Amino acid sequence: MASETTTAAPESAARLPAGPLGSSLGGGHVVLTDGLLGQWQRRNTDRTLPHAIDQVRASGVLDNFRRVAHATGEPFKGAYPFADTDAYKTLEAAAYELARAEAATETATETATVRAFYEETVALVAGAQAEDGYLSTYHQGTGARAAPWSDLAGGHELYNLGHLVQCALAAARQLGDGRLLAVARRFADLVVDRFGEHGRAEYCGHPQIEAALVELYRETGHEPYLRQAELFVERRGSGLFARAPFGPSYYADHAPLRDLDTVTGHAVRMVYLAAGATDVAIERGDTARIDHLLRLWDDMVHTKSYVTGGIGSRHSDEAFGDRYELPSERAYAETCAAIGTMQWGWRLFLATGSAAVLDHVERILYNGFAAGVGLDGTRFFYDNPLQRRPDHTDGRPADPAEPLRRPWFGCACCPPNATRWVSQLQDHVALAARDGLTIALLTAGRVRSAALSVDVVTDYPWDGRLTVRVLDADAAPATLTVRVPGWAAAPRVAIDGAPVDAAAPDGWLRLTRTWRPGQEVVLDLPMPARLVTSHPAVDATRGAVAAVRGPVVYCLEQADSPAPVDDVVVHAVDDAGEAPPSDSSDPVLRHALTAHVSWRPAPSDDPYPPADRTDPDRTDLPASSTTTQVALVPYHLWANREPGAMRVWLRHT
Ligand code: FUB
Ligand code: ZN
Repeated sequence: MASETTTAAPESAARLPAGPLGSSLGGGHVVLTDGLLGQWQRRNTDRTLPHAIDQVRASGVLDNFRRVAHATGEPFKGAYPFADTDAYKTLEAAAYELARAEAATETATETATVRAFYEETVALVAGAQAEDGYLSTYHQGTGARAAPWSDLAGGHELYNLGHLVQCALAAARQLGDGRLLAVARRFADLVVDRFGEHGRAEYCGHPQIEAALVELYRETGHEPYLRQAELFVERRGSGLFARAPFGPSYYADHAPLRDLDTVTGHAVRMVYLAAGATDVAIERGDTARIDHLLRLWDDMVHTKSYVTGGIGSRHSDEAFGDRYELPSERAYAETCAAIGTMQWGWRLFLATGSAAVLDHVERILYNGFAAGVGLDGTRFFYDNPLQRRPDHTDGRPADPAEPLRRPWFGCACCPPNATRWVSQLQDHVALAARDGLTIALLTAGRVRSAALSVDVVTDYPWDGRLTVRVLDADAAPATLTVRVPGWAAAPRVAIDGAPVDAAAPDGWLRLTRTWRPGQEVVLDLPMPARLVTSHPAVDATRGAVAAVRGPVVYCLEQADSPAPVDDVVVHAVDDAGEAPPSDSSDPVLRHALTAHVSWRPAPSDDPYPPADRTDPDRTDLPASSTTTQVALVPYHLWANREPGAMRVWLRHT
């Protein structure tokens, strides 16, 4: 068993990935303040992480490590070989949160709980590691459910290692604690021995290890980790899982990644693989691969993504559908898939400097991802549909009062993934460039880099004004680069009150000056509410409209509608901005939009009336003859009041 004293992380060779706009600004250089992302992070600290710790304990995940570490003779708890990753993801979030608490010298009781979990789990993980470095509690010890390496398609051992590596890197980088990194490296070394250049030409049924190994290489400078990641990416598609359950495309194994022209199969597997492949291509300087990955990304964004940024439209196999197969009420759009897409997008952005890629990451962040976590931070959606029908029951006994989000899941991949993602949002906000600073995500925070340090003050995404105050600057000219989202039609910029050219042809506003502390840049992004339609090939939403404001997608919940949401016809949304809240104490309504609607029930009970009977006068059902106003609420806040019907896509005039 490992000692409980913190072992200092070994000398780090860390090279953070860099691209045309700079390199990732990690480790304390960005602190989120009082904007929406900062609020999410506080909720994560106060609610989600303590809740995840309780659930990880209650679900037996720690018992599984204990069972192996102390040979307790108990059976493995849970159904899935990847249960260990619930602990690893939660540890990763804990490392970030403990570092934040240390920086803020907080002494909250939550911090003590997190610290206790962290210490206990680190010791259990280290204690459960086999002599040769292997570690996957489902496959270890008396009563193991399966033998090590007996089922690469479903065994998830390399997926487990990937998450172990990621939490180990968080512990080393955030806390200077190298204990987990020592464990992760021993397992990674075993994997390099077994699957390396001269080893078995095999790979894991669930990609994830690839990105983790590249990051381990970045931290340690040990080239075999990068080569192993590259081998795993390149071998995929060689038919290893041709006869595995669900078929090869489930494992992204139906063809080599480089030959794909569209994303298919299990959505999370595909985007995790693409994220790892992007990392490998960045390290190898392989621009052809990056170009191909960007084409795959664009195809996914244009043909296989919901307006919320969610991906995966089939419940069956948790898979992508065909192009434009995007049903609203059956959208799977797994929360993990949203996180995986953002991870891929962030890497593609680093590699290419594409502002459009970040626009889409932001769409996912504020919609498809955010809906996965309830307002109180302790309930979650696994799948994120864009419509709930009034009689929908989820196939479980209908308790009309039961909140729709669940406190945890038997297959618990999503909630701990959400807590770790929110804990590290600040690592996705800004880049340090040699000659300046790049603001990638528009959010309130303090950003420090060598060339330029600033405070960003904004209520984005609710408001389009962003004030950047210079705190500190080099004596030499430096460039402040700020992303201007593609939807912002006519941005305005002023420096110390004087208007300057706001041109951002490639989505980046670049301001080069010799900056002085106290200078202030104000960027105004007009943010009118607007109605959008969908590509005509998306049959499910033909003729319907959705309301969008800035990066936020809205929906109509039954609680706010005078008629069944399915009957509501939306004519317009007030483009002036948010509606005065009908109840400002209700956080769901605080950022509501006003829509002008009427309602019209179905013209007939006949499910298939004759086509020429286009406008039958049906007088026996109530219809509105005049328009009225209703509140549309941010989609990500739906299902936080009484359960009811909901629609993102609404009938139009
Ligand atoms: O296989 C591990 C995780 O379980 C996947 O990423 C999720 O989609 C769920 O199937
Ligand atoms: Zn998940």
